[in-house]
Amino acid sequence: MTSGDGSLTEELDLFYEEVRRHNSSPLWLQERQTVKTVPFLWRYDDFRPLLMRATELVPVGRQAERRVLVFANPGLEGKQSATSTLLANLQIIMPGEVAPSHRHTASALRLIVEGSGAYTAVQGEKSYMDPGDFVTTPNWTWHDHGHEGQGPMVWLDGLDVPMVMTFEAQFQEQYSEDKQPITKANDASMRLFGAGTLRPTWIHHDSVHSPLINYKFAHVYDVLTTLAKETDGSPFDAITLEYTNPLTGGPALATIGCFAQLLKPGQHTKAHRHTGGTIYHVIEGKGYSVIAGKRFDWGRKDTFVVPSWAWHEHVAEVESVLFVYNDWPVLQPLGLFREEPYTERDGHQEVTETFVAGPA
Ligand code: GTQ
Ligand code: FE2
Repeated sequence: MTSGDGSLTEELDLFYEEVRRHNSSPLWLQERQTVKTVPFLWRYDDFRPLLMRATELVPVGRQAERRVLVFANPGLEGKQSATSTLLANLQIIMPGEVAPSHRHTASALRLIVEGSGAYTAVQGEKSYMDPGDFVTTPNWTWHDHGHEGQGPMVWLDGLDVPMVMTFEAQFQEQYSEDKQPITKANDASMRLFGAGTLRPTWIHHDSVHSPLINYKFAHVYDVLTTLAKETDGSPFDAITLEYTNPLTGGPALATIGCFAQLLKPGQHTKAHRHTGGTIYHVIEGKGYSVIAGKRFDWGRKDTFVVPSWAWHEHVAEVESVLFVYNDWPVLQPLGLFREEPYTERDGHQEVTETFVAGPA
């Protein structure tokens, strides 16, 4: 090597400069990616007053089609999303309001947090929503929301927007009127497909998504608690049920894996990690999760993120039901799913830090 006279470094610098001018960069100089989802938690007690203030400041209509606060993961600078592939947003709608009809290539789910009397309309079908209900809005379906009851109505929106943006496949359209025409009986899909094991043979559903709009929480909770009498489920995930497409047994939404998880009082799962950034929403209960060695205390209606490949385990202080969603349906067929149990310390991480929730 010609070290010492500096001519090699000079030549290298010139070379790098020339590569840059060619809109290229040498791979061997690239640093490890620093933008990465971090474990995080948003408390509902912090967000409810913000949502209520938003109802006074921002009317819902064609100006602001949805009154939504987006959970922005602090690890994902400028990305304004909960994980690198998924959004978790809180939406509030007040009595008499209509969130006008539109459709987009992003798929959405709703998990009802508070209130009743609001409906969502999806492709000509209306469904009234109650706390804990899981509602699907598959991509490119017309959807609008209206509130015909009393009091505020809040739900968590999960969307695959960052994923769709990565593919630059974002399209959005407004319907010509605020409300789309209702062409089906309310909850028609529930009667047609809700039985799950019995398929109506005269209906042809050519979509990669579930034909079911609303998976009622009362039913989900009944199945969870019935199973809880017989089993603790998985040592890592306790009793977890996947919301499926009744026609295929696959995920309810083609891009988002959605689950309901029951933790019994005192249940402490073993830690594991897997790819797929995951969002947890506490439907009911109280407890904490240890995520990458950090303790996150949670209660009803809180939302938290377990990043891809982060060790995590859950502890329920009382019976707890978690709604869980992630990007597994996209990861898995691409061979990108991997999973590992935590084998030390009897499967439990050492807690080295406690997360402090609330505003910065
Ligand atoms: O309710 O249609 O949180 O289109 C973000 C985008 C909700 C919705 C969101 C949306 C919606
Ligand atoms: Fe939408």
